[in-house]
Amino acid sequence: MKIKTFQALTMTEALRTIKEELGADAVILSTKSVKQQGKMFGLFGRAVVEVTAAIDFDPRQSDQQGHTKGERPSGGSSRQPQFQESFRSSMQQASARTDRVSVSQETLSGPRTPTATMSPDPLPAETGGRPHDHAAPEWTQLAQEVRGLRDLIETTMQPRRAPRRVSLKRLPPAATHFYHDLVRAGLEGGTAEEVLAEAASMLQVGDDESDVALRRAVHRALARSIKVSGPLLSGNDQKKTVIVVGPTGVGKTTTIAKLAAHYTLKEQRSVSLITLDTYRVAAVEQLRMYAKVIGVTMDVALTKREALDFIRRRSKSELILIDTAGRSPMDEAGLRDLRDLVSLDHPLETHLVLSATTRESDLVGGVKGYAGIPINRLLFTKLDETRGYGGLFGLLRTSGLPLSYLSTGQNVPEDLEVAGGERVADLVLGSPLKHVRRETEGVKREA
Ligand SMILES: Nc1nc2c(ncn2[C@@H]2O[C@H](COP(=O)(O)OP(=O)(O)OP(=O)(O)O)[C@@H](O)[C@H]2O)c(=O)[nH]1
Ligand SMILES: [Mg+2]
Repeated sequence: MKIKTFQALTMTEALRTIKEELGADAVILSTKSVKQQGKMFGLFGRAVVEVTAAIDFDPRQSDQQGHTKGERPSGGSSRQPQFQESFRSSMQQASARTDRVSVSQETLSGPRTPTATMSPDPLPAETGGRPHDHAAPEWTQLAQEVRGLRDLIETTMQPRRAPRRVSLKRLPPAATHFYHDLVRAGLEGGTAEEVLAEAASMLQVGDDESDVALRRAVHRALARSIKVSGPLLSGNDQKKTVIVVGPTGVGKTTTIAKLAAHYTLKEQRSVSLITLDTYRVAAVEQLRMYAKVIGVTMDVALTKREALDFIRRRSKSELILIDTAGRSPMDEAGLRDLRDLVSLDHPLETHLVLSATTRESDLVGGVKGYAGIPINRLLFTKLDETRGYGGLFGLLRTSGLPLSYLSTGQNVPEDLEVAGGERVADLVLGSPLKHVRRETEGVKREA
């Protein structure tokens, strides 16, 4: 065995030197960035990469491989077989640990605290000493090195014990197919790994590792990793003013109609509608038609001041729902207008409505685009138009915003449900949408 620390300006350069000196089988034990001593009292030292590498060489081949060129005594074929066996088993143990935590050049490139130092020439010259003679100097030295290597690997592993991303190798083998299921559902690889690691952490030693038990754990991890807000109104005396914003055509007005119908017809709450969407005549008429059918008031506000006047005028209503014109998250001017319009001097709960059919990167862009508007909830529509819910899940997880409702079709008011973590987990794991329990079920469709 040989352990050596190399310094180079770049990782590529360091790896090239390691390969030249120790051969392609060398294992990287640690990497870190250090300041090289400058010539002037250590000043102006350059940042260099310091890599500690080890090689488990076979002395019978070392001369041909030249791995330890100039650093081993010649004629080094004297290692006792027992040494090698002992050494190999130590290495195997070490590499088994290494496997479990998925150590590689890549994964070791994060910050760590290596303790490696270059060992002195590890192989004694041929002595003829007996392998099990613990007094033999070569045995003592090698045994120390093996112990040292073990300690080194353990120390090196420590930062991996609290990784950001956990290797699938830590999961029960039966769980790895869930990784593929999650990725197929549209989760990014890293998110899928994190969810599976969370699922694995919920399993106790000795737990049943059947597919059913693992699926339950994955389901729980998925459900737990998103926030949900519950229905708009919970307590009987609760009052709220809710404004919906979002990109064009995602279903804002339809969702408002569903909510208005549900709270009016099923929950017998007093509801008022206000629209700030005077962008298209048809938009006003659309909401007016719903208001008429449901039997609620509907006001059209052209300005912020008018909106505030209407909110005050309808202050007896338990629920005031405000519709807005759709704005593309990339339409900066439109978003500025919207931001100004919705900055009302009145407590508002703002729901950003997004379509589940949108890919994750655009969803993230959508949330970023709306960043100037204080968003309190996410509401997803068009779940019936897709089978991939990974984007939706990924956004909920990364944004940390609570999910309010899921819209599952065009029918007013039936196709709307209060969002639940379990439901989202079902969807991600591929349960068919038809099993959706609709909050508004039982409300007679009037439109
Ligand atoms: N399949 C499906 N269609 C929906 C859903 N929600 C709304 N829609 C349909 O999407 C279309 C647009 O709905 P709107 O409610 O007008 O959308 P909007 O966001 O108000 O649109 P703008 O005001 O123009 O920005 C309509 O045809 C709706 O019926 C849903 O959950 N699933
Ligand atoms: Mg609309």
